[in-house]
This record gives sequence, structure tokens and C-alpha cells, in this order.
Amino acid sequence: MKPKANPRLSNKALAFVLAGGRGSRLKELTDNRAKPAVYFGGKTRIVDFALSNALNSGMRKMAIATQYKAHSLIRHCQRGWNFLRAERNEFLDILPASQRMDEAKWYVGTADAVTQNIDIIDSYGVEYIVILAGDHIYKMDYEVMLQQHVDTKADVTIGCLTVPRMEATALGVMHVNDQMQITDFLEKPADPPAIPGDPDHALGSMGIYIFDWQFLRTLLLEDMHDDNSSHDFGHDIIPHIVKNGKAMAHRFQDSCIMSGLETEPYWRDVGTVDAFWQANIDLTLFTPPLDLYDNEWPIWTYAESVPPAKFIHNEDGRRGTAVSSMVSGNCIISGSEVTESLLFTGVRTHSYASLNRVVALPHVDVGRKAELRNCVIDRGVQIPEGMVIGIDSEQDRENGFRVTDKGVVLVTKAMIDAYLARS
Ligand code: ADQ
Ligand code: ADP
Repeated sequence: MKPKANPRLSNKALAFVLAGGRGSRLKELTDNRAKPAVYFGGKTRIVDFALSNALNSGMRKMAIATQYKAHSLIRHCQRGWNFLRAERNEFLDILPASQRMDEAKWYVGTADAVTQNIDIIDSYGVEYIVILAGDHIYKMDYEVMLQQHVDTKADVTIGCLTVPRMEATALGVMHVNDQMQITDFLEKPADPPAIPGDPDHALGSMGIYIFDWQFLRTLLLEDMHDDNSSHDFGHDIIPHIVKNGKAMAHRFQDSCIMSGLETEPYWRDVGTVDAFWQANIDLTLFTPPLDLYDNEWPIWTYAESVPPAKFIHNEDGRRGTAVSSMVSGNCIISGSEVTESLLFTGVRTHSYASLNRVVALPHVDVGRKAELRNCVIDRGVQIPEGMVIGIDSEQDRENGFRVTDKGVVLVTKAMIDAYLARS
């Protein structure tokens, strides 16, 4: 077969990352930062997964729409994603809600976040737009999906995956025909319709949409003047196309096989404290469901330049150890025992402390003799000497910490400050 002149569609596509939502189910973890800026996996932040997928798929034109508490997200993108070269027409453009089209409005819904930037997107000169959410953990080659989009001449192509039926209450749910054309789409139904012949599962939208830019542009300009619209992809734009045009589904499971990326497809919305804790702790397993050691698909991030992790024994000869754990740079494990835990950059644990199934965000300091279990400790928290967390839920609540239904404890700086002020 004659090779195509320009086989990579990703050259002609813009990755548009929606990163403006709050992620309120992460509770105090998103008090000061947007969900995409929340740390994940030891070195990275959640948004790095969507951006790295785009980069690894060959895309070099990216934009990120920010809104809620965007400071640390913007700072992160500026520091970590500043290597693209404008002179080669490569960029990551940060698009804060800046009231461009209408002075009285922030981004109203996800579609509005694109509409308000139409003039900027026009200036990029792209043929396709790949809309992504900045808040999911997965690896995916968008080139495979772009190819399907072009081959099937779809108006929109939507990334989807099979999920347990009741988990689909938080997703857009679709029915497809034999050709994978979407025949029905319901946004976050209370009682999600099952896949025919598979009553326990539903086909859920991953919130990944590919459009020809000119097609979407026309639709957005119509939607802008529609007073009945909430200007949201899931509620308005997608149902409209399913009804009046050609919406195709792109199955994540198939995509993983076609791109040779993963045998067991992995996609997580780490939107709750429980899901966030579990997905981080899973990384410490002997064979984790998500492989971060895959050189073929690196997850790019901003990383401080720091010295290696260090393990030392104390003056009594008590050894500092970490087993079945991930320990990032600039950590010092001194005379303390760390098991099944994930420590981000710059965590310090002091003598006689013990940590089991702990997710410690950067620069956490665990005082002597502290005992920590099943918890998430926010950035920069200093755990006082002898403090016990995660063993007695009643006590944890009394101390002012957040305890989830599953018994995972979240501790932030404000909570520790309040605790110390009381005691
Ligand atoms: P949700 O994730 O619930 O459902 P939404 O809250 O709109 O939808 O967030 C989508 C993405 O857009 C997130 O990354 C969020 O940060 C961002 N976002 C939200 N509001 C924004 C705004 N005003 N400006 C900029 N960015 C904003 C969607 C779809 C479902 C699909 C799930 C998959 O609607 O159909 O199943 O994603 O998680
Ligand atoms: P990061 O997300 O990089 O860990 P921080 O946890 O330091 O950043 O803070 C998140 C964002 O919130 C930053 O933009 C920071 O400037 C801001 N911030 C941190 N603490 C407070 C606070 N107590 N009040 C208001 N803003 C805060």
C-alpha cells in the first residue's frame, strides 16, 4: 500500500483540556487547588496524564481552560510544560476564564469554555479538536481515535468504556449499534441503561470528544444563542449531535489493544478521597494495574531538582525502612518504618514513627512516634510527635480530621492548625 504523505493526524489536531471544575468530592484536597492540580503517583499531578497522553500521541498543540482556584495549576503548567517550541508552532496555551466574549460571564459550562476561546482556536489553524478532561488517570493514544474519527466521517467521536452499571450514574451513558454509531445518549442517568445482553454493565462516556473544528465551531455559535442550553458538552452538545448527526463511539478497550499500550485497560476518575487514596496505594502493589515504569509512555511533569531519597538509622540503631512502597526524591526515612505507602517529594519521617497505607503529599513531616494508617496527608502538613491517625475513626473525627465511609482519613494543614489551637 502506498504510504500517506502525512500519516499523523495528531499534527493537525489541538488538544483542548478542560481543567476548570472544582472536584468538590475530593473535599479539602481541592480547597486551594483545582482537581487537575491535585498530586498523584509520587511526582505528578492529575492533569499530567491527559497532557502526557496528548504529547505521547504526537500532539504538539495544546490548550488548557482553567477557572476554579487555578493558581497552582497554572504555575505547574508554566513550570513543567514550557518545553514546547513556539517557533515550530508547538505550544501549551493557558486559557483562564477571562470574560472574553461577554464581560459578565465566567465559563458557564464545558462547551462555553471552548466557545469563549473560538477566536484563539481559529488562530491555531487546526483541523481537529480533541476535547479532554484534565481530571482522569489513564494512558491512551489519541492518534488511534483520530484515525477512527476521520475514517468514519463522524461529526463527533466519543471515547467510551464499559463500567459496572451503577457506576455510570456519574457518567454520560450511551447505546450503540453494530457500527458503533451512538443511537442514544443520557447524561448522568439515575438508573443507567445496561448494555444489551449484559445487564450488569453500561457503556460510559470518558468525556473525550473529537470534532472537526469547523463543525464544532458552527455548533457552538448556535448553542451560544440558545437560552435553553446549559452550554455543556454532556448535557447539550452531545445529545444534539446524537439526535441530528453522526456520533460514533470509540471503545477504550479496543484502543488499548490497537495502540499496544495496555492489556488491562486502566481509567480512573480519582474524584473522591477514597478513590484517590486507593489509586495511589494501588501503585505500591507488586504488579500495579497502572504501570508508571513504562518507558514507552512517560508521564511528563514539573519536577523539582532534588537529592535522592535517604534511609538512615537513628542514634539507638533503629533502622529507617520502606517496603512495598514508593519513595520520591528528597525524602528522609529516619529510624521509622514505612509499608505499602506512597511518599511524594520531600517527605520526612522521624524516629519510631510508623506508616502503613499512607499517601503523603510533598513536604509532609511525620513527627517521632507518630502512627499513621489508611490516610492521605496534604502537602506540607507537620504531624505532631506521637499522633495516631487511622486506627480509631471516632478519635480521628474528634481530632477534626475527615474520615470517609470506608475509613480513609484526610488530614490538611488547616485541620492540624485547628487541632493544635484547641489542645
Ligand atoms: P463530568 O466530569 O461530571 O462529566 P464536568 O463536571 O462538566 O463533567 O467536567 C468535565 C471536565 O471539564 C472536568 O475536567 C472539569 O474540570 C472541566 N470543567 C468543568 N466545568 C468547567 C468550566 N466551566 N470551564 C472549564 N473546565 C470545566 C463529563 C461528561 C460525562 C462523562 C464524564 C466522564 O459530561 O458525559 O461521562 O465527563 O468523566
Ligand atoms: P500546590 O497545589 O502547588 O500544592 P499549595 O497546596 O501550596 O499548592 O496551594 C494551592 C494553591 O492555593 C496555591 O495556589 C496557593 O497559593 C494557594 N493557597 C495555599 N494555601 C492557601 C490559603 N490558606 N489561603 C488561600 N490560598 C492558599
